[in-house]
Amino acid sequence: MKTQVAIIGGGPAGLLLSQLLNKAGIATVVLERRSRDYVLGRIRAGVLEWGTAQMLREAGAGARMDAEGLIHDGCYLSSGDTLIHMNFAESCGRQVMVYGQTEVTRDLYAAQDAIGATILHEAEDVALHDLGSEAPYVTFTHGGEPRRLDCDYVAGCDGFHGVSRQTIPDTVRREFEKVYPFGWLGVLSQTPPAAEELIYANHERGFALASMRSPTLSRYYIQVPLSDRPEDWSDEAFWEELKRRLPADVAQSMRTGPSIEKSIAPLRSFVCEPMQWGRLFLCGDAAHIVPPTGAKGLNLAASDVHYLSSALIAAYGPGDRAPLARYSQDALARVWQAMRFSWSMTMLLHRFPEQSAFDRGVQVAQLEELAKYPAARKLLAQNYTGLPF
Ligand code: FAS
Ligand code: PHB
Repeated sequence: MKTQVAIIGGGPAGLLLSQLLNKAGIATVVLERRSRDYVLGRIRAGVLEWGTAQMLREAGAGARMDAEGLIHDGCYLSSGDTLIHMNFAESCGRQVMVYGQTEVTRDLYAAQDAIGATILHEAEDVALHDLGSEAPYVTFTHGGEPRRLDCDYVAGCDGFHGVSRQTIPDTVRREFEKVYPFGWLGVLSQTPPAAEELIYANHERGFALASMRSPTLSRYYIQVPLSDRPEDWSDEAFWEELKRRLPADVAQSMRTGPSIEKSIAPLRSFVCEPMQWGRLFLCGDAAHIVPPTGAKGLNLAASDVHYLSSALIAAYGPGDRAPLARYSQDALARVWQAMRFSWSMTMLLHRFPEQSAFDRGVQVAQLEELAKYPAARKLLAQNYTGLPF
């Protein structure tokens, strides 16, 4: 097999990159380890920056998002029973789109099918070769048969546990990491959302988040110890703890119901530098991980795809290879901004096991600063809705 760009991974990063490149006349092949149903079974992100929503529209995968997604002008932070409204539209003139990653992935698969893009599912044993040459290639197993894919470039969109990042030599790769001493227990329920916008709750018992997927489908999270397992939490225990952490009037009026999904995700901040090596370019979780407190994971994947797709189009079109040469530098500048924001939201809103009275005092002071000063709310709004590319 031969193509122009081999894309490892058929999650949001790989599919969006494939869609944008094919629409620009650049041939791709996506190699995805799992089945399509498995990929579509994942429940993950829920908030799209406006720039991400725009990219999906440009990719021809935004129609259902515009029909079914929820446009939000803001969100709430809460401290005990106090609600602090972050009005994005007022602070920085921007909004966000609430639309689940599962649906984004479904729409991208449909758009890829519509243009006849090549996606090989259940591609196993993917290995990257000759990345330092002008003729790299990928080997893999498909349907039990050994296969080879010759290409010009390789996009590593295979997530945190993929093979691409590890292909960059240890002597070249620099990794930056911070692991948080807790996880998020997430529940999906067929119930109306607790409020009209998201509520990020700081409480002495721990963090909670009231989110949503639609007017009838809600997504909730509570901070739990890393030692907890989903089966340790009955639905009743989950609802009781969530209500303790949300403002009393919200807790009293919210509807509960059976969980249709329950899972625990660990929290970490992670960056790999550089994000390119020879003809390999990393995108999304393959290169970085953020704690979901800033709703940046999926949006950073789209950010990388913005830079890489533009650079590849410049290289194949007018023959301008400069953007490709500085891809890692350009993408990382925005990655670190989102990394800082996600870290700061995590430090502000969670109860740390070793938290001192001083640490707690700083959290309370920062929440008061957000309640009092429009400039503080503007900075949060600019980061949350997405900094310029
Ligand atoms: P993905 O991990 O989505 O996709 C990578 C793909 O590569 C996968 O389909 C995988 O099967 C495939 N792959 C891996 N190894 C391979 C190999 N060797 N060969 C071929 N294919 C291979 N972000 C938020 O903003 N909010 C959230 O609430 C949130 N919750 C999350 C919960 C969990 C449990 C996880 C893991 C992540 C969460 N995220 C959240 C972050 C998440 O949304 C990611 O940022 C997003 O999926 C990134 O997309 P990709 O970079 O495409 O990586
Ligand atoms: C979600 O709805 O899953 C969600 C929303 C915002 C976040 C994290 C997760 O910051």
